[in-house]
Amino acid sequence: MGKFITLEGIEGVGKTSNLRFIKELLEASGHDCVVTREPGGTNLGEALRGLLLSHSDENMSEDAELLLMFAARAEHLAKVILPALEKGQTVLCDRFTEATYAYQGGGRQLDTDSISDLEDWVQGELRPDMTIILDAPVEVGRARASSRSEPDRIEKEQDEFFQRVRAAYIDLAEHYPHRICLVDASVGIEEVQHQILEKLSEFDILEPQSLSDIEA
Ligand code: Z5A
Repeated sequence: MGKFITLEGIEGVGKTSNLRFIKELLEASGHDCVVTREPGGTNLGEALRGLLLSHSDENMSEDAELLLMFAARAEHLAKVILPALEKGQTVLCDRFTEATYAYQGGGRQLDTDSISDLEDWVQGELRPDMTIILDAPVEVGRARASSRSEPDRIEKEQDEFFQRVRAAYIDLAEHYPHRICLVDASVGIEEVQHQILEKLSEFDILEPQSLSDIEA
């Protein structure tokens, strides 16, 4: 089986920028990478993403939002993630189930036991080999994201919502230190990338050898 790596964090912390960096690093050390995202990654998943993030249904119920995240995930696992892992490819995914614990569990305050039941149903025993949570204060992420397009349905939530999301991410990293790590994303991009390099080596995704090659 290939390695399954996911990248998480509140909006604007730099997931998209650093996903590109991680892909280049891994490819340079011989990984065959598949880059994908959630919600999304398949035709059905991208259509569900459109429904989840657009303003067409501002009053979507919280349970419907949770179930749609897992519907998109079931399709994504069946069509993209599992086939790639079975071929020995490395899957790099922009958000996965930890986002559900953070946004629907922390942000929306839905029952985490229900999330955990859905996780077991949809994923069986599969969990990411490594999850990197890019952590920064809410105001830092928001300021970085503000230069872009109009906020989507979830981005328009208040700061308190994102404070709860951030706290839920920190909690996940504390509970599962063997597979989830925090990176301080409030600093400059080069420093963030240096921390990511170290974590990839610590979690045995990159050989320490290739770490010193890259830094040389
Ligand atoms: N969601 C959910 O609720 N439940 C779930 O289960 C799942 C998802 C899977 C998906 O959005 C939404 O779905 C998300 C959670 C929800 N909603 N929210 N909020 P997404 O993941 O596609 O998009 P996003 O969260 O809105 O991410 P983003 O705004 O695209 O941010 P980003 O990818 O983390 O940041 P970026 O685009 O790489 O960087 C932002 C800017 O900052 C850019 O100009 C960079 O050049 C700059 N940047 C990046 N790093 C730095 C540093 N270190 N210093 C200075 N500037 C930097």
